[in-house]
Amino acid sequence: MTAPLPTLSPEGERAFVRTTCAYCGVGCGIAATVTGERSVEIKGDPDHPANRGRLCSKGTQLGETVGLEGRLLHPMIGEARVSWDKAIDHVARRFARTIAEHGPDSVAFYVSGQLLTEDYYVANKLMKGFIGSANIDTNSRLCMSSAVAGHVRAFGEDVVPASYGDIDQADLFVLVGSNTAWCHPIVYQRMMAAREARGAKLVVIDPRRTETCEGADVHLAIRPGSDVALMNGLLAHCRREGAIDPDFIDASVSVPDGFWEALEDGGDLWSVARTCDVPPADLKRFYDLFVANPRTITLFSQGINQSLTGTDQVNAITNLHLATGRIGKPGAAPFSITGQPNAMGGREVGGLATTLAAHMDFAPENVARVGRFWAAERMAAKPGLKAVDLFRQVGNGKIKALWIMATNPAVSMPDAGAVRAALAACPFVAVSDCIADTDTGRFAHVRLPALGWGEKDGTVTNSERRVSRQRALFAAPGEARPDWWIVASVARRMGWRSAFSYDRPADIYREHARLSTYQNGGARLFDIGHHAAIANADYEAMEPYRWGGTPFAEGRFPTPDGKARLVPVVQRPLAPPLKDWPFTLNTGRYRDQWHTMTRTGLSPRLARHRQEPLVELHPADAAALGIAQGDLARVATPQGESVFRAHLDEGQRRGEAFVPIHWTDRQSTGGRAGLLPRDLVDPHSGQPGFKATPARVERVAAEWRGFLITDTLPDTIPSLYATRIRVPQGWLVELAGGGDPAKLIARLLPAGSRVETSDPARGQRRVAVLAEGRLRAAIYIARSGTLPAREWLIEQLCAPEPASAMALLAGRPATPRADRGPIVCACFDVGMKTIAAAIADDGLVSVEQVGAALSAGTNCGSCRPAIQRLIAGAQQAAHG
Ligand SMILES: Nc1nc2c(c(=O)[nH]1)N[C@H]1C(S)=C(S)[C@@H](COP(=O)(O)OP(=O)(O)OC[C@H]3O[C@@H](n4cnc5c(=O)[nH]c(N)nc54)[C@H](O)[C@@H]3O)O[C@H]1N2
Ligand SMILES: Nc1nc2c(c(=O)[nH]1)N[C@H]1C(S)=C(S)[C@@H](COP(=O)(O)OP(=O)(O)OC[C@H]3O[C@@H](n4cnc5c(=O)[nH]c(N)nc54)[C@H](O)[C@@H]3O)O[C@H]1N2
Ligand code: SF4
Ligand SMILES: [Mo]
Repeated sequence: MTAPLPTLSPEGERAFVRTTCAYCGVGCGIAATVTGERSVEIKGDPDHPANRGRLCSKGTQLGETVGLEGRLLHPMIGEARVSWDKAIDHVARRFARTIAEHGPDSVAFYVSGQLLTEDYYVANKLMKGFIGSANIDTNSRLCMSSAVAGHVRAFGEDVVPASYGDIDQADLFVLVGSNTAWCHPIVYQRMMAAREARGAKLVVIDPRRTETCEGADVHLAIRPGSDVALMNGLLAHCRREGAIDPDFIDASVSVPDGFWEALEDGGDLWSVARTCDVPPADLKRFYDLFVANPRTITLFSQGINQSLTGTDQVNAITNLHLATGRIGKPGAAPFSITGQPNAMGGREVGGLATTLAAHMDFAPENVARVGRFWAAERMAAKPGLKAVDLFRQVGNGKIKALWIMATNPAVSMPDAGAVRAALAACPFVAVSDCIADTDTGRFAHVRLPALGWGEKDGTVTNSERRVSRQRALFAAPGEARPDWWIVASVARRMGWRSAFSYDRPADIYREHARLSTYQNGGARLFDIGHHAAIANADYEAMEPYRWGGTPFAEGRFPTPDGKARLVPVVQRPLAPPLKDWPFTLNTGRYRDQWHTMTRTGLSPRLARHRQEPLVELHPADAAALGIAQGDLARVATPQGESVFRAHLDEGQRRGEAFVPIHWTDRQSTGGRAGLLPRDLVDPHSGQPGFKATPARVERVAAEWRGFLITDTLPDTIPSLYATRIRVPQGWLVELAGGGDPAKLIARLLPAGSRVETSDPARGQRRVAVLAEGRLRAAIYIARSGTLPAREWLIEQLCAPEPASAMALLAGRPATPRADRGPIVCACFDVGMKTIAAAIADDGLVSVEQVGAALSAGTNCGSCRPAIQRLIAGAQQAAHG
C-alpha cells in the first residue's frame, strides 16, 4: 500500500530517485539524491524531456521544504487524535447518513490539481459512480476551466494541441495573460533560447509590465478585459492581409453564417487601439509580426482564463489559429499552459463536475459506458455543481457533508469570507491535507493526514500531455497515507468493497488506462490503452511519455463532422470605473511562492525574493491618494478588505492595483487577497473573474512600524498589519499598528534574558531576548525615524555566539557592511543593490556579464529577467 522506497546505498545514506517537481504544470523532471531521513539533494533530470536538466528557483529549493514542520501526522476528529479506523468509519458514516437522509446531491467533494492522477481517479469514481452525484469539483475550476470550455467549443474535445517541442520550432510567441517568467520559468527559458538561437519574436499582452516583458519585442499593456477586441481585430487584419488559410478552413473548419461580417465591425486598427488603450504603432507591430510568422504559438494562462468572459477569450485565440491554419503543425498552436502539477491529469480522469471520466461528458451513451465499465451502483447522470455554486450550496445548507482534498478554499475561492461562513455552517467538513493548520483545516470536523510531495507515488500529466512519475523519496511520516488509500478506504467502508480494492497506485493506473481505451474506437484522443495491463515493475520504471501525438495533424477534429469550429465572440463593453470603487484589482503570483505557501513558505531562500505582500500602484495614482513607497495601504472591495505594503511601479496601469495571492491567516493579518475578489463567474465555464474586481485603495496611517525576528512564532499577532516569512532558524514578522505597543511586545517575545533600549522622543523601542548564549528574538518598533536593515539581524538567529548587546540593539554590526538590498538571485544570494552597483561601477551591459561577475542568474535562471530589468533601468537612467 505504501510507496516503494528508494534503496539506500551500502553506506545506507544516499539513494538516487527520478521524480517530478511538486509545483507547476511545466512538469520538470527531478534527479533527487536522498541523503538522510528527511534530506535530499535536488537537481534537474537531464533525461526528462520537459526540462532537460533545468529547474527554476522553486524546483531548485525543494530540498528546503521536505522537513516535517507543521505537518499533520495523525487523523484528527476535532482536536482529538484518533486511529485511522475510527477516522474512516466516521467519514463513511457521516457521508452515508447524509446521503440516506437527503440524497446523493446533499454531499460533495472539492478536490485539486495537486492530487496525483490515481488519487483523482478514485475520488471521481466514488462520487460519480457510487455515491451517484457529480458534485465533485476541483480548484482547476478556478484555473483552466475556461480553457476546457473553449477547447470543447472549438475542437469538440478538451485537447491542448501543443507540445514543448513546438517551442523549439516556433518563430513567434504571443503570451497572453501569462507571467511566464515567474509562473512557468522553464517554458520561458525555452522560449528565450529559441529567441537567441533563431531570433524568434516575443509579444506579451498583459496590463502589467511584468518581468516576462523584459525579453519581449512588443509589450501591449492592454486595458484589462479587452483581449477579445485585440484578437478579433487581429483576425480581421489577417483577413485583410491575406493571412487566412482558405484551404485549411475548407477542409477542417466550419464557419458559422455571418462570422466574417460580424468580425469586420469595429475591427480596424484605430478602433482596436482605442478599445485596448494601446499605442496604434505597437498594435500594428504585433499584427504585422503575426501575419509574417505562420509558426506562431499563442500561449495563454490566467489573464485569459480568470475572466467573466474567459471562454470567449479562449475562443478568440482558437479562432485565430484555426482561421490561419496554425494548428496541428510544427511550431504552431494555441497553448493553454496548465498551472498545477496535475491539472492535466485531472482533465484525463474527468475531475470537473461537468466532465465524466477519460474525456467523456454526460451524454447518455457516455454515462452508460462509464457505468458499465465501473459496474457502477449508482451512476451520476448529469453534471454536478461548479466550485462557486458548490460553495454557495454549502452556504445555503443544501450540501451538508463536504470533503476537501489538497486545496485551501478558505483562501483561494473568490469571496473567501463567504466561503468561510459556508464552511463554518456546514454540518460536516472533512479535510485531507499534509499540513495541520491551514485556513481551511480550521473549519474541519475531521482532518486526514495525506502524504505530500517526496512521499507520494503515482503519476502526473503536464501542460504538454506528458505523463511522468512522482516517486517517493522518504518513508511515510507519522500515520500519513496516500490520498487514494484514504478515499478507497472510505469507499470500502461505505460498502463498495470490490470496486475500491486497490493495493497500490499501479492498480488504479491500469484501470484508468483501460477506461481510456474502453469502447473508444478512436472517438476520443485521450487513449492510453497501451498501459492497460502494465506490470507493476514497468509502472515503477515508467519513463515520461506523451499521449495524443500531434493532435489535429491530419486536420481532423473530434466533432461529429470532423471539423473544428470558429466561434463568434464579441468584445463585452468595458464599463467605466465605479464611483465608489474606482480601481480595478488584479491578483496573481510571485516568482518564488506557491499559492498559500504551505510548502514554499518553509524555504528561507524562497522567502527572500518578496518578503511582504505588496500592493502595486502607478506612482500617479499613489500620489493622488497620498501614498508613498513603503506606506501601508488598505485595499477594499465590496467583499472584504486587507492591508498591504504599497509599492509604486510605472509598469502598473493607472487605475489598477495588483496584489499577490499567497498570504493567509496563518501568515498574516495583512495581505489577505483571498477576501477581495467577487464570486462572479464566466457563464460557460464557471471560472471566477479573479483578475478584475472593482476596488478602493486608501492610505493607512499606522502609529508605529516595526519588525520582529524570532525563533518561535507566536500563535496570533493582534496588530493592524503583521506578515511573516521564514528565515533560517526562525521567522521575520513585519509589523505596524496603533496605540501603545508595549503589550504586544510582551506578548510576542519568548522567554529569556532581555536587553532593551528606548528613545521616547521617536517612540522607539528595541528589545533583544537571549537564552543559552543565543539570540532567540529581537523586536524593533518606531513611531518615527528609520528601522535597522533586517539582513544582519536575521543572521544573528543562527550565530553560534550572539553579537554584543549594543550591536543587537543598534541593529547592525560593529563594523558596518554593505546593504545587499532585496535578494534577486535566490541560488547565490545576490541582492539588488549588489547587482546595481556592479552594473554601474563595472559598466556591465548583459545578463551574461552580470553572471560572470557575480554568479547571479547562472544556476536556475529564474532571476535573469530581473537582472535584465536592472540593466535596462541603468541604461535608461544613463541616457536620460
Ligand atoms: N511562482 C509561481 N508559479 C506558479 C504558481 C504559483 O503560485 N507561483 N501557480 C501555478 C498555477 S496553479 C497557475 S494557474 C499558473 C498561473 O500563471 P499565470 O497565469 O502566468 O499567473 P498570474 O500571476 O495568475 O496571472 C498572469 C497575468 O495575467 C495578467 N492579466 C490580468 N488581467 C488581464 C487581462 O485582462 N488580459 C490579459 N491579457 N492579461 C491579464 C496579470 O497581470 C498577470 O501578470 O502559475 C503556476 N505557476
Ligand atoms: N484571487 C485569486 N485567487 C486565486 C487565483 C488567483 O489568481 N487570484 N488562482 C486560482 C488558481 S489558478 C488556483 S490553482 C488556486 C490554488 O489554490 P489552492 O489549491 O487553495 O492553494 P494551495 O496552497 O496550492 O493548496 C493546496 C493545499 O493542499 C495541500 N497539499 C499539497 N499536496 C497535497 C497532497 O498530495 N494531498 C493532500 N491531501 N493535500 C496536499 C497543501 O498543504 C495545501 O494546503 O487558487 C485560485 N485562487
Ligand atoms: S518550472 Fe519550476 S516550478 Fe515548474 S515544474 Fe519546473 S522546476 Fe518545478
Ligand atoms: Mo491554477
